[in-house]
Formats: sequence, structure tokens, C-alpha cells
Amino acid sequence: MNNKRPAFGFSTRAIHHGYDPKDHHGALVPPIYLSATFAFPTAEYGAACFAGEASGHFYTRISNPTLALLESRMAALENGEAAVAFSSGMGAIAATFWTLLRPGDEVIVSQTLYGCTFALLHGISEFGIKVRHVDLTDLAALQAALGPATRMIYCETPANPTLRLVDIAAVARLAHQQPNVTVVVDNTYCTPYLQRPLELGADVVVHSATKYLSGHGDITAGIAVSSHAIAQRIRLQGLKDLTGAVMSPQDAALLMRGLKTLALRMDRHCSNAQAVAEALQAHPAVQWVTYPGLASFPQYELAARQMKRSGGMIAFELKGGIDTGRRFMNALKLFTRAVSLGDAESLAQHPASMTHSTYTPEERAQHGISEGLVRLSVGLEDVADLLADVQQALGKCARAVARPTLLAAHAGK
Ligand code: 4LM
Repeated sequence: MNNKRPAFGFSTRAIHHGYDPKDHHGALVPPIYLSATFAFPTAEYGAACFAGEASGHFYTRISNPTLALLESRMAALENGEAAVAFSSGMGAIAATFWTLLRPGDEVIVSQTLYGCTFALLHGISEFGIKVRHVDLTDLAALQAALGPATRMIYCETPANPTLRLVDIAAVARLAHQQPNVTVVVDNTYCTPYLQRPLELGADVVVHSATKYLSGHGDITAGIAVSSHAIAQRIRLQGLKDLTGAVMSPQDAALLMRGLKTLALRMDRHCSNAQAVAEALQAHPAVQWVTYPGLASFPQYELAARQMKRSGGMIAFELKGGIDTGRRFMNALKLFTRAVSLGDAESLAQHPASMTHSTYTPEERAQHGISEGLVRLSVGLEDVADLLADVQQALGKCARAVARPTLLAAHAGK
């Protein structure tokens, strides 16, 4: 974590950090440096760049002025020292794993993770890295799993799609009793506006910036934020040599545009999601609903302590399981049936057959992802329209659930 207190508030940093128009011909919006390579004034300077003795930009896979501005802004928002930009969230996660883990190392991961992160863990285990899935809400289980070979603890909080939380401060305290353990938190669901893991003791934050950070569903992007030393390793190994998953400068510009409204958007996502979650909870067709802003949320106190607000994601299941869930999704008129999250548009999807189909049904059962779970990413539309859409779709499910019961009752007469 960066121990210097930021001079400006969150939105001011999201809009201004690291940029002064007077250094760029007065351009209010930072220019996009569309150049793959950069001229060396002398051959000696070029050699110094490659030797790490000069700090200029020399090739965009390693650094670029537009990417550097985005990276310094993301570091300022997460309260880290440095950041590295990637072409996708999976690029950021893969580069972090490949940089910080070696054959023989162990990584402890939380129970539920985004489907492709789960698949990546299968992939790295084929290269001699041991992956241990541990319920990180159980600190005794974490203590028991930590061993001399442990090099990393990795979690999502809230987890995709179950919304289960991990107490970042408690996990980091335990992890750091041992040298050489890096705590990595995927902060995609919250963004630094709602939760800042580095301030709670984590060492690295990763993001799918495809989601809330960019916020408009028009790019795929990823970010890793950490200390200078870790970021430099991730840049020079994970990004430069091991994945090559560099973000394009145009995407960095779109991402910086998104960041300017991050706080406004997150507040609206949170308010809309709270209203939708309450409506779901009150409806007789709903079996259960999970949302950190509901008093019924099992980790309500931790959510209130660790997150500024409750986020825009909801998980729920209808009576009748996924058959009714599919009827609900097909009846939606304003919510779009699509994966991804954090866009202006409200989205609905079925993790077991979509984002988490990388798990086998047995693995989903072990990792707490029920087959009937429907996931909503609540967008920025007018809340009354969202509620009307959810209610009309639920109405169709309630009738469908009620019908067999009525028929059975008539049949009995
Ligand atoms: C989705 N998610 O859930 P890229 N970390 C988290 C994520 O949710 C995702 C990634 C990383 C979804 C994508 C289809 C918590 C992605 C991976 O997609 O590589 O930017 O991020 O719907």
C-alpha cells in the first residue's frame, strides 16, 4: 500500500491524476500515443533502456505514455504504488500467477472463483504448482493449509457468482505471519470505489477492467496494482515475456473515460441493485436471494465493514430451480441475457451453463455454485423500469410454479 495520504478525493483522482493539459498543447483529454515503438536519441540510450538503466518508453508491450497514465491513475485509486495494464482480466491474472509462482510452490485459493480463473488454476497445476481450494471464511482451515511451500493466497471478494466474502484483513494478517506469501485479491466486483484490498493488507489487486472500471461494455481489459517492486516483476516477466497480453492505447483511453464516472456509476448500480434484491426477496416465486445489502446476507456485518456499499451483483434461485430460472430469463424484456457484468445495461445469465461451465457439476456442488443460481448485473437504467421488468418476468414464473399445484389440487377432487 502507498502510505502517503492522497491529496485529492476519489473522483478528483479518477478525473485528473497524473495529467496536466499544459504539458500537452492544452488538450483537455489526454492524447492517445498510437505508437508501437519509440525512437532512441542515441544507440547508447537504447542500450540503457534495455538494460533497465534508463526509464524512457521504448516498446509498447513494456510501456507506453497512454498506458502509463492509466496505470498511475489506477494505482492512485487503489492506493497502491504502481499498476500494470493488460488486454483482459485473464491476462492480468495469468501474468500475476506466472510471475509469482514456480514449480513446487503452493497457492491457496478461495472456494468459489470466476470460471476461467478456476480453469487457469487447473492449467498451472499441470506445470507443477499445487493448488489448494480452502474455505477462506474459516481461518482455522487457512492456518492449517498454510505451509512452507505456500507462496500465494488468491481470492475474489465478493466471489463470482455466489457473492461469498473473504475477510481480507484477517486473511492478510494470517498470511503475513509467514515470509514470502503474497495475498492477491480480485477486486472486479467492487472496484476501488467500494473496497480497497491493499489498505486491508493485500499485496496485489487484480481486475477485469472489462467490467465496472471501463463500465460501458466496449473493451476487454485488465489491471494489476501492487508495490513498485512487484509491479516491475509482473511487467517484465508476466507481461513482457510470459503472456504478452498488453492493453492497446485506444482501450486505455476508453478505460480512462470510464474511470471519470466510476463513483457516480457505482452509486447508481448499488441503489438499483438494492431495490431489485428487495423486490426479489419479497416475491413468493423466489427460493432464495443473496445480496450483501440485505439483512439476510450471511456476512452482512463483514460486508458493512469491508465494503463502502453493496455492489451491483445479485445471485438468486427461483422455486423450481433452473427450469423456472430459464423461464424467468427468457421472459425478461429490459434485462439482456448476456454474460459479463458492470455495464450500463442490466444483464442476466446462468453461471452453471455459462460463466462457470468450466466446473464439472460435481465441482460446482463442492464449490457452492448451485445449478439453479441466476446472476443479475444490475445496470444504470431507471429503477422503476428494472423493477417492472423483474416483476413481470417473476409473474410468469409464479404462474408456472403454481399451475402444477393447482392441477394436482383439481385432480384430487
Ligand atoms: C463474467 N467475468 O463473470 P476478462 N475476474 C472476475 C471476472 O468476473 C472475470 C474475470 C476476472 C465474466 C466474463 C464473461 C471476477 C470475468 C476475467 O473477461 O478476461 O476481462 O476478466 O461474466
